[in-house]
Amino acid sequence: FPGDQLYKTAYHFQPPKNWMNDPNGPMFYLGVYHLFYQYNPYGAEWGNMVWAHSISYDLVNWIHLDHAIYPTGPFDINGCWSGSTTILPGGKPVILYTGIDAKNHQVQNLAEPRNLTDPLLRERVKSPHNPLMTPGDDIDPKFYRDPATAWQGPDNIWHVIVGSQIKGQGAAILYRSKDFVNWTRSKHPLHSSANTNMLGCPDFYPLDTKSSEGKHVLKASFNSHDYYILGDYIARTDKFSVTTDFTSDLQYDYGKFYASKTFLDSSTKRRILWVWVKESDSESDDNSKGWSGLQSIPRNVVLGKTGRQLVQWPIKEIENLRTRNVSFQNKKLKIGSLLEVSGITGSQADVEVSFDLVNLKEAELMDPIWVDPQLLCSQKKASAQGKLGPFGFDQSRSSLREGLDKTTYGAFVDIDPLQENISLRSLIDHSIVESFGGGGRTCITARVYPKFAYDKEAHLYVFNNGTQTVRISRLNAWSMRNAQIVPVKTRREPK
Ligand code: DQQ
Repeated sequence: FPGDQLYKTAYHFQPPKNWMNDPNGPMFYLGVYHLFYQYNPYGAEWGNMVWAHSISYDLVNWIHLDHAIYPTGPFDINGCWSGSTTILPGGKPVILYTGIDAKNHQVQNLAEPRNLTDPLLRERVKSPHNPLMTPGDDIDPKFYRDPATAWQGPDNIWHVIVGSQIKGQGAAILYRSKDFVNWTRSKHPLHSSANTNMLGCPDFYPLDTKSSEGKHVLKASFNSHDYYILGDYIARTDKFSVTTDFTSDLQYDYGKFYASKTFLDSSTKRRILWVWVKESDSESDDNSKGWSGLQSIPRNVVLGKTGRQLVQWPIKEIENLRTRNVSFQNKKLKIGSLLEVSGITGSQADVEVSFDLVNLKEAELMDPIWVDPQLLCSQKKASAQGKLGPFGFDQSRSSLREGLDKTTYGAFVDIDPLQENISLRSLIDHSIVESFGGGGRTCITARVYPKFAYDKEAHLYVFNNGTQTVRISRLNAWSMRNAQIVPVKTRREPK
């Protein structure tokens, strides 16, 4: 195990130590980006949940502040779990979050900023009415959590969904309120799903950033992945109509990626996605590292051209960290060739590459029995010879260390090879590789813990294991500078 801190990242968001999981309540307020996250102040394992708090002016460099929400009353004494921010008319950002109460039941609480003129929102007050929502008789109090960002209907009524499971089916329970304090549960959930169990960390948002109607995304976290469905939301009837339920075909990311949350960046009108990327080493590795969990680089989310799927791309601000560059065009990669991209830092890089398929006629035809791309990739792996390809990143070959989750991920990319090249962008940062295929149509995030190829020993190659020549139409790679992530402590950690 090569030292303790070799797997720490240089430009991804990480607290200085300990366990981190879900991003909570991200927002933009008075020129400042806020990120809260699930955090254990006492160790590198999940437990003792509080909302830690960091701020940024550019979504790249961060300042850690004191914890924002921690247990204080019977309504959250056993933990402050995930939730979301809603910006009320007039600009007040309020937080709904799940508290674990004295009976270990999940309940929903409200917290508001104490001082609206403080752009850093350093202090909050919890509502004297907490808990505002409690599970009904038909809801198991262990499956009732993660309130989403609320929205206002045409009649000014507030709406919010809470993740749950009712009679074994996933449910996005819908609540309504006139004043954001008194909430009434609607008879029908906004969506129920026979395909899921507890529908965790729901997120529900319009794709038109100027309207709260029309095409919407409903995202839910279950089975260790984040799935979404696209549908139409009609505010007047409060109906979200979809043509399919959650399926494995529509996932934000087909790798390590869970409990994501979006927010609308009101300064640029972008929908920005944050996500927890967990470790794939063991709990004892986490204890010896003293930390566990990363946040992805924030991604901009839009509806793709076909209207059938979302497209994600790292926020452009991250490009400010690009430094030394290597680029070339039109380079043939003969069968079996291996080309080192030298001159940049392999362990801290941003790489964009696209390939021309010179001999498309020779490509293997899709066999209709290949319905599960992850299974296909696990069977074939990167060392298998395809006719063209394989393309991508193979986690199973990324480390010689034992005890890691080395699942080989795989997903289809919806491109027209007659019109487009095959393209891949990868953000590499010591122990994480975030990859964006087809301009962000298919994303796969992986964790890597190289035993020898770390830091300066990490090298970057393009290779062709296929049985046909391919041409690199363009490769552009940069070393990435470190982001500045600094702690500012103004108050002592809660006991
Ligand atoms: N993490 C939180 C829950 C949420 C889960 C607790 C998802 O609120 O459902 O840390 O990772």
